Amino acid sequence: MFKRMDEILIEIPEVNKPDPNAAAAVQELLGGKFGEMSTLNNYLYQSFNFRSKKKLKPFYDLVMSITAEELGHVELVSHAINSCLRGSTSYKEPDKTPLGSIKDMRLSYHFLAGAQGAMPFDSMGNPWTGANVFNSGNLVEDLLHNFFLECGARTHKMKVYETTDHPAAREVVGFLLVRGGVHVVAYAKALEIATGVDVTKLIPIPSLNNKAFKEAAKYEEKGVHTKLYTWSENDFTAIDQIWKGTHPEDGLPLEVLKGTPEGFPIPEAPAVEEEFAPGISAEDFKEITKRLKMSGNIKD
Ligand code: MN3
Repeated sequence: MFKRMDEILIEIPEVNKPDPNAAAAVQELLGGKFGEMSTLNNYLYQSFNFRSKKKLKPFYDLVMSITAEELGHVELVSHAINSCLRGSTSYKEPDKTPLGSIKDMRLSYHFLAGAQGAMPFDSMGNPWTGANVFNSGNLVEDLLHNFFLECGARTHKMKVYETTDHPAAREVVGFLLVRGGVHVVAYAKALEIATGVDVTKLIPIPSLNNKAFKEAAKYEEKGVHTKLYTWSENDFTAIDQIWKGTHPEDGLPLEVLKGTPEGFPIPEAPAVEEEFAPGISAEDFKEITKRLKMSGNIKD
């Protein structure tokens, strides 16, 4: 089961820089074939269907714990998209075409299907599909797939980073490059333990180091690339049988931390009246408050 907190993994800079086309590019990292929804669901279903988990506990714990982190990545990249979309339009009366500017945007779903929020689609508006999940049930094959998936995800992040300099997108993509890099190393080490082959010699794929990306380098300076979390108070501690030794790129010691990292407040999303969202007027709000008070949920 899962526990949820009203927090996200990093602080997203609050900038007033609407860039709907940047939001469209970042969608690839959410609902694309190599996006966070794919990493999440691959590990989610591999964890549900894992066989001989008692015998293979370190591998099971690895897939279980990384699944939880991926859910946090889905959340984080969604907020990056929302941040790029924020302020794309402004309120005018319907006859004054308040959404007129979105006609030429790459993704109209953000505006026509939703109210300027992230959607489980790729950068071209194709919905994410369960066909992106690979789960053969063969441990080595699944780990090999996960290693490939994380390398592919890394390439996509590098390209999206090169596509936009929007501060919110850069911040999130830089952080996810580092955390995705951790998962690349984790699956490489798991494969080494399962097969005896030193897969870490292939790293990094592509060969460019994360430190070449300013917004990723600052997280590596803090050692974010050396830490793997259990994402649980008491479970999944056997990941320390895989996440040990040193980082293959810079030789820093690897560390397993129990629980979750420190979280940050989720940004507030203002009303977008021209999109009828949330569609609650000042009058409505007063009425709602009155009803809540009457039912005893709010006290003066
Ligand atoms: Mn991820």
